[in-house]
Amino acid sequence: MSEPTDINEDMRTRRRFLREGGALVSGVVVAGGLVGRKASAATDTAENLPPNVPEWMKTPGDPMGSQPYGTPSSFEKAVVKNIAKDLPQYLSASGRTPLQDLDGIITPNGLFYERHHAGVPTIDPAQHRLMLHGLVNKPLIFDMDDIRRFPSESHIYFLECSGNPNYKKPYGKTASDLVGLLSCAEWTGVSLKLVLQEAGLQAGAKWVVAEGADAAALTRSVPIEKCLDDAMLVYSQNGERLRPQQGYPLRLLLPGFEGNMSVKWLRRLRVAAEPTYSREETSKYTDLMPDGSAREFTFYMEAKSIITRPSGGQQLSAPGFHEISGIAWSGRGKVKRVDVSVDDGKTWQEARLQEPVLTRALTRFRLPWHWDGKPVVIQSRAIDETAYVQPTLAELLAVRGEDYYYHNNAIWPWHIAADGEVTNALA
Ligand SMILES: Nc1nc2c(c(=O)[nH]1)N[C@H]1C(S)=C(S)[C@@H](COP(=O)(O)O)O[C@H]1N2
Ligand SMILES: [Mo]
Repeated sequence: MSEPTDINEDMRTRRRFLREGGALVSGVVVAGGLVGRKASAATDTAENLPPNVPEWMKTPGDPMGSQPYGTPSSFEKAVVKNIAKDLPQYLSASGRTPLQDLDGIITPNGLFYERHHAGVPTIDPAQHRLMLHGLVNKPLIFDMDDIRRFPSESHIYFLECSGNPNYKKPYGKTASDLVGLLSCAEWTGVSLKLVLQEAGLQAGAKWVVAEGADAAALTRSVPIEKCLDDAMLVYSQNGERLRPQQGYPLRLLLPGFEGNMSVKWLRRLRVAAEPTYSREETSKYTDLMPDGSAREFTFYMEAKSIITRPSGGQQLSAPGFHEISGIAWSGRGKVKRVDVSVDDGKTWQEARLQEPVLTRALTRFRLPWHWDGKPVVIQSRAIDETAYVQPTLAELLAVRGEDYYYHNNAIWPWHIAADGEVTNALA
């Protein structure tokens, strides 16, 4: 936590920073500040601009009740899930979070990424049940009221699909195209450990096989250690009930594990001695290595980061001050450090981490930057609390070979052209 001395230090740094920023005056930068526009003759003629009173101040606004469930400003219509048009988006589908349009670390529920294998089922919570059986003393069936009677807990965790991205597909243009199968929310539910204790685990219980109530009956085997650690049965997301796309009314949430294991629309938990070797843990979500073996049950998502501003599809308006900002995360725990390079990876500077820095949650980083207007490549790399360093794509390919598909946590650099256009530097 920040001590008063840190705050003072912050303010000193900030004052110095603003002074130095003021020295970089050029273009739209006004003397003494970083950004802002001088009042000019042109603005005087525009009716809604200073010094005029804008039209929206002249009559009362929309009445209360016209939107019982709020929606974003009509001017933010472009900020929607990124649903690829070149993929048949029907049963097996995905919609990505527009990471480049968001601030902070929490994904609004309407923009949470979605990935499903047989569409989104419509489940009446009154008819939904969770069955718990197998190597337990007392097999149990819970309805949603039973689940809600357990002591609850809330945690902020990211969720990421392990196919985020698949490097063999054409490279994406935006941060969302590349790693938008990633979101972060505050989840509320019950500790899976409590529920398992209610049934009583028998000797030999090593795995819990989870099954979803969708037409895919998506099934994954979860090691018992995870089930007795931070695994949750979740019914709420950012304060409200789960969205249907996120598994309403109940999902499994395995912090830091590949998204596929957080089974949505959860209907069954079978405690077993062995994994079940389902489709999703054999033919899918495994990585074929150069020696012909396949990595399976990899579980944890390794440390990763991406600059979201400026990022692909955006445009720098002018040389001068720009804040570089992005997100970092690690399935293994907290992000310890994020380095940013503004010279194509030759040198790296430590970015500032925005509090809170939480375990297995997105962490926002920022770096003040002065762009001199020349073409440049910028990129970020995350280091987590295990000291693991996010690799470049070349480093990853050297180990994994050309046949892998999942678990790509490579650095994604952005190229900025002299006109300010930002594009994928690896495309
Ligand atoms: N029952 C069920 N659970 C599921 C899936 C599914 O299709 N059916 N998709 C999985 C995959 S591949 C991912 S990445 C996450 C996506 O969760 P989200 O749609 O809430 O973002 O859910 C997982 N759980
Ligand atoms: Mo996934």
